[in-house]
Amino acid sequence: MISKRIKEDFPILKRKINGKRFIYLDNAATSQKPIQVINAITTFYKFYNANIHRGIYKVAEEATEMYENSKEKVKEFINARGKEEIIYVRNTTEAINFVAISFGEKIKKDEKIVVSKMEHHSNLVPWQLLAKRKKAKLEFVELKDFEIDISDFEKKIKGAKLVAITHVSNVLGTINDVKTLAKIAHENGAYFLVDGAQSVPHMKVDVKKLDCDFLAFSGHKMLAPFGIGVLYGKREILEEMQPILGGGDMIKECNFLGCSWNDLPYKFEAGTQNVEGAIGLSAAIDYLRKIGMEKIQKHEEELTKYALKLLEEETGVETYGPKKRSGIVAFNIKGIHAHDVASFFDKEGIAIRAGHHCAMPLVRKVLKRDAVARMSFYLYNFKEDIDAAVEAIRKLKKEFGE
Ligand code: 7TS
Repeated sequence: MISKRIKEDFPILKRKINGKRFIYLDNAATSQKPIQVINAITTFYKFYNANIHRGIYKVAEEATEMYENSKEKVKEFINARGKEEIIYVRNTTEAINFVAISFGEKIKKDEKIVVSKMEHHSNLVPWQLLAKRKKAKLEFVELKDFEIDISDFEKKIKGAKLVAITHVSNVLGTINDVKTLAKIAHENGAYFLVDGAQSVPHMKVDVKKLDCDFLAFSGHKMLAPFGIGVLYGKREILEEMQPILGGGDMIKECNFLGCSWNDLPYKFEAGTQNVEGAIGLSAAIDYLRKIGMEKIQKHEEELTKYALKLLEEETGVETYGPKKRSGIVAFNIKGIHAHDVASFFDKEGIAIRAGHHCAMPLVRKVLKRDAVARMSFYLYNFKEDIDAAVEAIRKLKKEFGE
């Protein structure tokens, strides 16, 4: 297990909410930030602030080096072949939209795009837009016991051009075997995109091992600031894609009537970049690596097992998701709306989320629920947080007269 001492690194966890210790269990929405990340950002602004890739003075060179080092760290973190495969964007949503718009140019009328029935809207709406634009078809892989139904995937993959599937579901916590899915997709001539928003922050993700064509993830869910995210793409695929934003830094030569594109990844990074975000992300990766992704995953696995065991013992509580899963536990209490559950938790100083979790088709059509409450864990959560959550459930049930 991870030492409780790490809580000291997260200033927000020292807060009191309604007179109670603040317990943060909404990590699937965004993570808290350690002092090391906060300090890296303030140090940058205090001593290194300059625009990158253009100044020939010392501070600008240092800022450029910090930005480039950050890319190198991301490259190592996900085991990409080179920095040119790492494109900075704002978040997972932007990364997927970029693929849908730029790579989407390859998709022709009546061609097939395949997603699953457990996707976040970020990995659904961009494909709906693309299908509409190109008059292509969008198909959905069925779920079986909260997991991707592989035999249905094998059917739906026939004739598909592109598959986009989440690595970890933000509602069910299901860890999809994206390595096998990518292999099947490739055998059938389809490209494969992994939505890594809920996996990259919580486990070792190796793009070479997965052999995915694209991987999208957000910095803010992995201890880094808002506004920095990553699109990984295989070099040979990115080379063939066209930029969707034109402007400074993305050209090699520019004439009045046309331009040649800069090398990867700069071809896709038009305009002044989120340097602060890149530096924060770099510090976040340092922090995560120091603890170790395997250790983080194991820690969350144990917390999840513990939470599921306690919830199983609670009458009137139902949970949604497979037994083996990531640190996400969606639940409902019989007769109490999920929003009332979340409001009551707040009174107890516990932050959870309730609703459709931007996966409305999954929650409404598959789980057939109006809303679900959700606890999601990270490296700074411990069993005492889950004990407090279960205690809140008991109190709430009593209030509702159970
Ligand atoms: N994909 C998955 C699987 C997600 O869980 C989320 C965000 C996104 C994509 C989008 O990430 P963004 O950084 O671009 O917004 N999920 C959640 C959530 O579960 N609660 O709030 C945001």
